[in-house]
Amino acid sequence: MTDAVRAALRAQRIELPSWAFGNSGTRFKVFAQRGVPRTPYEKVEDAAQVHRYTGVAPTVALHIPWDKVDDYTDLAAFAGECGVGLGTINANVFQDDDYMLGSVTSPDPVVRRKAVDHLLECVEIAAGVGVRDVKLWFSDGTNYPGQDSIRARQDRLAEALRETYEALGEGQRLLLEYKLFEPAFYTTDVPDWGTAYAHCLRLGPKAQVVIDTGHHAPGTNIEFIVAFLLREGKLGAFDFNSRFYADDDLMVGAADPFQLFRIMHEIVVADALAPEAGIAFMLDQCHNIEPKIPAQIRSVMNVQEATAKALLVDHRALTEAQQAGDVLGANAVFMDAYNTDVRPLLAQVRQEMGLDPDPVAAYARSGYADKIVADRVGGQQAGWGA
Ligand code: LRH
Ligand code: MN
Ligand code: MN
Repeated sequence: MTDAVRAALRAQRIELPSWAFGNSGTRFKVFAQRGVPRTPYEKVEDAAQVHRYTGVAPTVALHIPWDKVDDYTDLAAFAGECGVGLGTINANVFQDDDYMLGSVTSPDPVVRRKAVDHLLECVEIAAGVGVRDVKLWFSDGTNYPGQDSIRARQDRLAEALRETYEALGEGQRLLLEYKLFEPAFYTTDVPDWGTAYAHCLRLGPKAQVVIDTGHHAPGTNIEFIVAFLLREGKLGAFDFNSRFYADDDLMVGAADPFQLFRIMHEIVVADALAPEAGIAFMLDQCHNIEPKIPAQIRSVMNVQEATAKALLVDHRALTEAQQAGDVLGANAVFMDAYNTDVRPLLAQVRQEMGLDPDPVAAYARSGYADKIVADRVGGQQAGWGA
């Protein structure tokens, strides 16, 4: 059994967000860190470090226009030289003055056109570098009752999604992400998985839902959503992170490692862990007060630990207990796996992959952190909006 578990762990893939390597903060303060990337190329270099020490994070998601470059083929080639590849293209229709009343759901047709054109540009960028997924998240919504028609906004959303969907090439996917609230506080146009699911269902098989683990009300049973969407063939991807209050974008597995285990258990029972199953496991995080590269390494390790525990669940014993109505027995089987210390197993997996068993220590010893501080002098550091 552990042979299969170790093979599954070696084959696991986790995508990194380019924006995790830039400066970030809250609306109160951004604490700039020394050595932070100034260009998408430098973000890719940093992401490659995470892959170098973990071996399971070979792609970097881009956010457009934060990562706008003249030539994406050149960036992809550079990524290849660094040992990684480009991943999901994330659209950004939330940081332009024109979007004050919404982007694709704005009451102004000129603004809607501008927003859809950006989504089409993202599809084109992805196609140009052979990337499968384009991820859409809309900050659209309203702040006050009566501000706009809830129904009309759904119509505008459906129209924009349809046009984007039609532009997808062979093998491409549209990933629709929902979020409960923020920055809109009264209505959000895609607030929950049900809304995202309904739109994706109408669009067709290339449209799938993204679950950002930070985008729910407190107490939401996320693993139920995972199980449901998997069953319907409509789960496309995760944006992993932890939230203590509301979309804090902190390190995945930091707030509630048990929840992450429960989510990964649903993935394992649906046989959806392997990359061929088509679920993109991405991080969507920012590191405001901690060093960014080690924080990404730690996050990848947290996902690996939750996955290893999920792979260790004794499914035969669990099913037997479930079918016998043995409530305590079933729960005990589940908790046995969760309570297993999988760190030695993962250390072994890394050694089998020719890696250092302790990625955080190996990165610390490498001297890369000092090197980027010395090298990256001058220029404008990347950050949200840069
Ligand atoms: C929105 C979100 C979405 C964005 C990212 C930067 O809260 O989760 O995925 O693209 O943050
Ligand atoms: Mn997200
Ligand atoms: Mn978010």
